[in-house]
Amino acid sequence: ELSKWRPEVVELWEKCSVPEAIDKETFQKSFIRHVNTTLARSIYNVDNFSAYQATAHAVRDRLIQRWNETQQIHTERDQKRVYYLSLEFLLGRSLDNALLNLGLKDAFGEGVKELGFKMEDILGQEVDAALGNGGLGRLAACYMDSLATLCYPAWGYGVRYTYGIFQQKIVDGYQDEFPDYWLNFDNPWELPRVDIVVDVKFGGHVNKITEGDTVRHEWVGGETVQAVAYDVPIPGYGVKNCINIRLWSSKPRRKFDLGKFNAGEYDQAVQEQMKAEFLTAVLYPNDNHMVGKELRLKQQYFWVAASLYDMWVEVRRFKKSQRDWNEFPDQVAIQLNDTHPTLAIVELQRILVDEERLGWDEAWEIVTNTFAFTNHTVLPEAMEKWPVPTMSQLLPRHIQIIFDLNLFFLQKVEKFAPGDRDFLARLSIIEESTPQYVRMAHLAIVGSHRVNGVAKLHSKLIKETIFKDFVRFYGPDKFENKTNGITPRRWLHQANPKLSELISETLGHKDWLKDLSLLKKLEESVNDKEFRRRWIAVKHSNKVRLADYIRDVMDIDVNPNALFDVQVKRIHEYKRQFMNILGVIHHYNNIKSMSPEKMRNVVPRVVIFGGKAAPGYYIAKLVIKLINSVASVVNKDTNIQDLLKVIFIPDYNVSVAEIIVPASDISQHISTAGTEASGTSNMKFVLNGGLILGTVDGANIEIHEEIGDDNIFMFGHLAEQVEDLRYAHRYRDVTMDPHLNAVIKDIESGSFGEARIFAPLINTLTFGKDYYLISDDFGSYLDAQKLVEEAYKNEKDWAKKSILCTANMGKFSSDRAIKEYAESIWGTVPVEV
Ligand code: TH1
Repeated sequence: ELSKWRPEVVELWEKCSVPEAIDKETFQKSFIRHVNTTLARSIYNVDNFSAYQATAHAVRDRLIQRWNETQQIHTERDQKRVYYLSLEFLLGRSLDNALLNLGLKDAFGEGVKELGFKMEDILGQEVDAALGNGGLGRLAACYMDSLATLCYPAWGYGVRYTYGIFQQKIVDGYQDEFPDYWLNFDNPWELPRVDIVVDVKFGGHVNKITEGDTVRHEWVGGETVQAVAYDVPIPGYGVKNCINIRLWSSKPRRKFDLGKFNAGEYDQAVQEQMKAEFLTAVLYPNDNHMVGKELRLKQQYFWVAASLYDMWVEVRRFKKSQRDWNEFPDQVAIQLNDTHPTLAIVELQRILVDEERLGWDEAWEIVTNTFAFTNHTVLPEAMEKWPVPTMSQLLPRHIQIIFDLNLFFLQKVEKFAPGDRDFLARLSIIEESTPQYVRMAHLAIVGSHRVNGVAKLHSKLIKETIFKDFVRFYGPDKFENKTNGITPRRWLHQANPKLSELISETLGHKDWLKDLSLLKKLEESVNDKEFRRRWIAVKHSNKVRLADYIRDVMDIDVNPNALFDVQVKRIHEYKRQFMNILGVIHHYNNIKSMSPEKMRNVVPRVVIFGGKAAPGYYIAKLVIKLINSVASVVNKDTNIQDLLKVIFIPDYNVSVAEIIVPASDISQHISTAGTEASGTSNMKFVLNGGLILGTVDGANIEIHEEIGDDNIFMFGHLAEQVEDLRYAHRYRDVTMDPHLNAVIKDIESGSFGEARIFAPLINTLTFGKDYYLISDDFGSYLDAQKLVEEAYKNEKDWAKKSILCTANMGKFSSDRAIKEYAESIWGTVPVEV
């Protein structure tokens, strides 16, 4: 497009464009310019926070340039693009990550030092971008890092929540929630695109228009909300590519109602504005749990409609020739991150049929070839379904389309299994209850050409349980596995710089950061005593760093020489933090009963918990209270000589995880078999040389396969036993594990504060029929903990295990996962800048 300018203009542009900071001096100039102009400050009032802002802006300038170049090349090459639709992107902090991915950390670090600051302090000023609940949102963030690093022409689409996941404080042992107003100070990591505005409509009605023998539908009336784009640049590691996450923010179409304003009704004049802005105000704080709020459905449609419109413009604008619609799936792949964006399927069908006037079948062929769907959970309470009446109100045309799609779909099913009414009812997109519901997972399957689970076991289970009937109908080839992965850039290089350096030095290169399978060569150093010594020293310094953090935020001293035993993740019954703390009580009582000689054989342990409970999840909140009650008894009991400490770290988030993960000796991933689809923190811990105590569930199984029996502690019943065990609890008298019984009696006797507080929690094991099978796994859990303790006593062997863990984690890079998606689902190829 340069040709529209006269050559002398082009020349002038080139002459005047200033190269962005890439070395110490240019950075320092940029830093000072931003302090002076962007922040309107000077040497006399620049604090750590301003220094952070100035550094961030210097880096951002660089990112914008790369962002532009990447978009330009991707437009020119016109290769197939991937759009990753995710209602959550849990990015955490950006500065350190950008510095490392751009290779600027050392130069800029020197630069700020000379200007009177410490890079560490500057990095600590940034607030997390916490637009997600947990694993699902963080997975989206890791995938964006890999998409950028591997140079795929990809975009993410999400929602720019004004409030991210709430901040957690612990008051009297209970969780309290506080709003996460992360945009309080300006956010240098987003580029507001005030010119990119999409109208999104809700409500209204549908006109049926007959023209000769064709019928078309027109969606009219209703209210309009505007979606404004904010772009978040995502730099790849060691490449120039920088991709984009476009986040939508809602705003009213009119600023305010002038009529009402002039009539003196000032408050009512801004009503519409306030309602519209409400739409993207807050992230729903539930992980693995659907809460059927109308506002959530509105968020979903708002985001999906804006994103599709935007892709549309993108795809068509750069077309030299107007291509045929049939080529759309050759240009665009859309990945649905869980069922949250499923309405995109319906919206695309609507655009093609109602607006582009394509025939129904032709349109549907395009739609199904465009979409692919990732399922992340089998928990029944997490399955999204929306009442038909609500959807009819908000999206009258979409509900018609859904019923039509279902009709045509069920006609095919009927042909496949004539007369099998139950089969039909089970497959139907509509649940025939009162009121009726739209089953979003069914819609997502029917509207996609591929469906995938997120770890081997999970992908097998969805084929055998929740989607069994679909496998029978479609055949097994539509269903695939894509085992999750994590980015080694953030989760090793950035979070654990000392280990990263030791690895690079040992291997003699940094290529492992782009090809994680190269870690395998570390195995050759496992018998090198000096290497082991350094490996242990790195772990120890990471434990000191965590101990310092715990002292800072909680004012508790923990011994960095103790075994650090960690469980950090969302608090959920299926994840069984309850079992962990019951085990802690057992261990505590055990120590208390020991003679001083026996005590000497006990490995000192710090049991660390962290995680948020959904604000409305009463039982999960009680688990937090129990952990803190146990902690306050144990931590002040001088009789046990510091052999045990219990810590609940408040406000667990991405940047806290970056401190915790490198410091763990053992971490717990102890979900009831078959309930944790994958888990991704398990990968982070093992990559950092932490061992796992885990159940035969999710990605634990594949980690076990990779690192071998000797380097992991697995226990508990298997997924295929769960049904029978639950049946037994429901219909027979099951005698409780005696150790568990003793622990419960201890809680009930008031050892950890008023017993009645914990009654509802204990009832989940008794009246609740122990749905998550804590009593069935408790014995083997305690046995496994004993093995952990014994193994930890042998420092040399433990170090070997730790090294072998890291060495064998190649498979779990998100690069591997993204390549698998690109090759077998999207059909996209890299385009390097
Ligand atoms: C999680 C799964 O629980 C976890 O096992 C998996 O590793 C992760 O996704 C990434 O695949 C899920 N998070 C959510 C969040 C919501 C709804 C469903 C799931 S499943 C809001």
